[in-house]
Amino acid sequence: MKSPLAFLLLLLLGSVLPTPVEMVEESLLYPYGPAQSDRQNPKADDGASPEIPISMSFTFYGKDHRSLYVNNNGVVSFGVAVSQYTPDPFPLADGRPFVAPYWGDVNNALGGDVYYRESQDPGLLRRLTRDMNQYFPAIPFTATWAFVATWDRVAYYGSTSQKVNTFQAVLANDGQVTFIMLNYGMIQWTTGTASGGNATTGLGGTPAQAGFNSGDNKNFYNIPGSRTEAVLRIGQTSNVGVPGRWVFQVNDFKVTGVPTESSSDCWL
Ligand SMILES: *[C@@H]1O[C@H](CO)[C@@H](O)[C@H](O)[C@H]1NC(C)=O
Ligand SMILES: [Ca+2]
Repeated sequence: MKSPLAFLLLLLLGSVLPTPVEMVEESLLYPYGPAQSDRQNPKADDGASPEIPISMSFTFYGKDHRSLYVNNNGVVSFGVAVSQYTPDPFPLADGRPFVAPYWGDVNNALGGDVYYRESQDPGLLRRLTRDMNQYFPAIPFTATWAFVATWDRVAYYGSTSQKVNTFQAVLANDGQVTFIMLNYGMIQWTTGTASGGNATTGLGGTPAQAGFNSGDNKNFYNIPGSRTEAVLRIGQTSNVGVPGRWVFQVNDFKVTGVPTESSSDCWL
């Protein structure tokens, strides 16, 4: 040991390593990555997947969609790819339908991966069915189709730090009822430098936005804390009693269990 200070530092580092928390976070996210044969987005700032055809039409507030895009900046979109990196609050003036687990200036060329897959894997569908039946016992639902998009340890634009975010959007369908589930792992930054953020902290400026925008100007939701520094703690919030998880029925507007932005009952 070169110095007692170094030893103390090691002790401190050891005590803040997020091992047990990380295990909890990993089980919150549905399985993803190469082990699931996920496809992977190009490593490009503001990049996106190609248009992805889906085998089952996804109803999003009365509109049926047959394809979607997974965008590096934290958005699943219908109809059009998204390169916009500074988020606007929902509803969007131009009516683009978005599912936005964490809309902000990801740069996966600096770190991290963006994965996606369509799935009808029986194990995955069973887990989705069980979760939805638990959260929404009054809504009959047996998943027959799912789409899983995951942003795994992604860095922010202009980063000079090691900070990364992990989050996921799961789309679920049984041919009639559709849900979106947003899952949050480790969230360490809110803002890229082109959105006014600080290069070393990844904070400040215009922070990330989470929620969804149906495109009809009427049905949308901003998860409380969006576009404020509080979005950094989104992993501790929920509308279904599971910290780090938000779930919405989206085939039709349902307000059940969704707190308003001014209420505080989602902060656990
Ligand atoms: C960024 O944050 C660091 C740490 O808080 C601070 O020292 C630095 O002055 C900030 N940079 C700018 C440009 O505000
Ligand atoms: Ca970006």
